[in-house]
Amino acid sequence: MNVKVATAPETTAVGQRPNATELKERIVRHLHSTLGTDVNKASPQAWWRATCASINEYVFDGLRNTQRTHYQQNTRAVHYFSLEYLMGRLFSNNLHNLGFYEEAKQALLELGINIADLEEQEEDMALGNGGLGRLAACFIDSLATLNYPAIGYGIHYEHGLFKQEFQHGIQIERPDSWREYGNPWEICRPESAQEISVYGYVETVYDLQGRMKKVWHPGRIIKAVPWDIPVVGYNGSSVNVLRLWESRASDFFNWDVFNSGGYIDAARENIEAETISKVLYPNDETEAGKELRLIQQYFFCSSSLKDIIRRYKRAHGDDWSQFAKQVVIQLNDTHPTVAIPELMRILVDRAEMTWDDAWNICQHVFAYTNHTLLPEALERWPVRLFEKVLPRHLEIIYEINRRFLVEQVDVRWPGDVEKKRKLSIIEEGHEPMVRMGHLCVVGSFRVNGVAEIHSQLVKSDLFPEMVALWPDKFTNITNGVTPRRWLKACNPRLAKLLDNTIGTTWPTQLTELAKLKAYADDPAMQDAFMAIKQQNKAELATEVKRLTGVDIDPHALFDVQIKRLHEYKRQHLNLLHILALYRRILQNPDYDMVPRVFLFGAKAAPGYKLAKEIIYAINKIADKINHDKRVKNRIKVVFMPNYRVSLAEKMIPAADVSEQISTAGKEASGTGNMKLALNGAVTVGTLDGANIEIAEEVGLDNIAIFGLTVDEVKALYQSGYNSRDYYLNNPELKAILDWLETDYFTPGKPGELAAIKRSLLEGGDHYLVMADFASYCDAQQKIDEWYRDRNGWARKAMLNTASVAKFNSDRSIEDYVEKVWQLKRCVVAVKP
Ligand code: GPU
Repeated sequence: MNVKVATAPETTAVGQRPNATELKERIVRHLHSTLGTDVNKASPQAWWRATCASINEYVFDGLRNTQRTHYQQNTRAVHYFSLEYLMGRLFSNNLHNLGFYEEAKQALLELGINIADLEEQEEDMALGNGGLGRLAACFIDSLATLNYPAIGYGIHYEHGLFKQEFQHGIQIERPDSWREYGNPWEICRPESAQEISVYGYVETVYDLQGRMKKVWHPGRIIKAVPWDIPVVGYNGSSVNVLRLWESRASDFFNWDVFNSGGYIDAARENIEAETISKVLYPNDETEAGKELRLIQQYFFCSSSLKDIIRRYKRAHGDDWSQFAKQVVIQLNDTHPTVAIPELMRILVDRAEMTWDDAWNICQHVFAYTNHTLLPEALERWPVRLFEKVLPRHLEIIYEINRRFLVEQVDVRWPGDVEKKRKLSIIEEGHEPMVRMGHLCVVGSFRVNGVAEIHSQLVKSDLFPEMVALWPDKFTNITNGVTPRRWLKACNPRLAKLLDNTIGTTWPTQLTELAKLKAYADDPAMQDAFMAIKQQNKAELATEVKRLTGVDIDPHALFDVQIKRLHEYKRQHLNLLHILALYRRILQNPDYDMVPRVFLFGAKAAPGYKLAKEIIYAINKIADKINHDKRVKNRIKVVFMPNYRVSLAEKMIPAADVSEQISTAGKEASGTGNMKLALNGAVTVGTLDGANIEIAEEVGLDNIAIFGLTVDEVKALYQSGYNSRDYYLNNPELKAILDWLETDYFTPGKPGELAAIKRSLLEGGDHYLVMADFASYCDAQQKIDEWYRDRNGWARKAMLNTASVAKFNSDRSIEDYVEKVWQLKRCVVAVKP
């Protein structure tokens, strides 16, 4: 066997790697001096905090070394602007990336503590909704690992994504107070606070030379205080920062009204100022249109730009000529678009630059990633709201638009009013709107989609005229996930098997995974691989019992669908198939199928009624099936409550089947699909998003593809889709939908589950559930047959792990560096 052994370097950016004895001493010292307790009476929380404090000693060394090196070398850096970062827990992630997880485990063991129990002490840092926020978290891990100078900017939400409970099957939302008792990973930096203006009016004034100037008189000033979270690269690389802004009442401004007897008004204004960073909007892929959300967006963009400019000026003073050479800003979807007019305002109004010079800088600084084509997610802000909150920015947007229409659109399509109407950043109508996507494309030098098919559709369906104007602006960068969190840390058994089989370099050289292909037919390796899956499933079964009380058989097939709840992701298609199986069993007591556990994890946006109905239906149907003796455990259905990053880390290593069943053309990429395949799950999926590229990598023997293609979906919509045809022509489908109207699953309450049927028949079935149902059942039948052949299945599972190295976020980051950011790696010099 050709085994490459690469051990972690002894010294790293964070200094010397400690041994267990050293760590033990530090943990006990922190128990005493940081936590004020001792080994005999410390609570699990205190142990956890003492261990975090010990870890931080290394993290902060790395942070200092990295920041000094970047400063001395005056590096160009990427500034990632995102409203969301779904970080999850940092304890084991930091230990793995620092390279002494095993030593810490040993140290704790010697202190009588199980490291896995300590990990459970940490609240997830859930400052995001789903894929978009988790992608940002994977990207900052890869940036640090690859030694690229980078900083993530976002909001320090006091409450992250809500916690989900079920009461009688209904989703209940509870506040997430992730830092109620403090968060050991963050550092407050009051010395870098900023002041942010909103509201007010714009005055036109003339200087002594008669030049017109615009002066914005803000109505409110808010303080922005940064919290830094160190982001540790894997194995002694850089320690970058995630800088999150918290809103506070401004020190001087509001309390002036005190004298005029406005004490209560001042207090109210302070509360309003502090509201800005209070809570994450829980809507995934729906534009909220709320004033507070616009203020959140502006608040963090303005703070971050001022932070960037302050740092730039430290090196360059008032010389702006190097700005675009030093700074690139990546906009994570359109949520931070207001950064574009904000930079224009700073350059034109504050730095007194000409419009052309300022625009030239902007157009070399911003790049935009599009993450969706769903119309309801394309952000548009009422002009009226913009005028109220950001009056000067609205003027600037009008001017950007005027020049765009005159200098670009009218030159390319002279006199074409329809083109102007379509391309205008301002959408005309009863309620005029600012189109943030248009503004992003106009203001950025590069626009990318997140999987091949998606990037094609961005060009053909969303911005075809923009492509005609600027063909080179558009590109694709397929998403990826960090193999450190999503394999090494979450699946230690498989990680160890890989270490022993293909060597230990795969966490940073994921293409090494391909070496596993040589073992796909080796019965011993197949056994080893499946034994690990079996152990992971047994562990998950224990967790399922603890969290839901449901007994599941670890030897059944584990079929997993974990993602936000959305009609386009079609959890209800999965449910209809479950009902089909259940009905077949009731009709034929000997119905032959591989025993299967269907596991769901999903949060619904609190205001998304049908999504909540789907959750309720799954819970009710689960309850019925799980207690039906006639089923004889051939089907179990489990809805795991409060799906989040730390739960994903337990479910993904235990999955046999990965459900990726969105309507073709609707899922931009998907990233859960990548994590599941990496951990040896076989995908049941449509030809959508990155599924297409996964199929290319693993081969059609190792993935169950079904359903309409993007082109077929378009053709079907065009020909006039009628979901009722499928209802009338497929007796099984008809029986299932009719079943939902009875009280079979909700005794005494007929019709409680009927909303799903209504949406599929009267509602028009916008996501083609009915059209794809038969094909989906066929794919599931194929899975059933594949799973019966144990060696055949082991081969498929192994080939999935072996074939998905492409979907590594390190590769995504290298693509961004090459196609967009043009960064140089900066190896950090260690100084004691
Ligand atoms: N995505 Br827009 C979100 O999770 N939230 C959003 O608001 C928007 C997009 C997702 C896409 O749905 C998913 O397909 C993609 O993999 C992910 O962003 C990261 O690009």
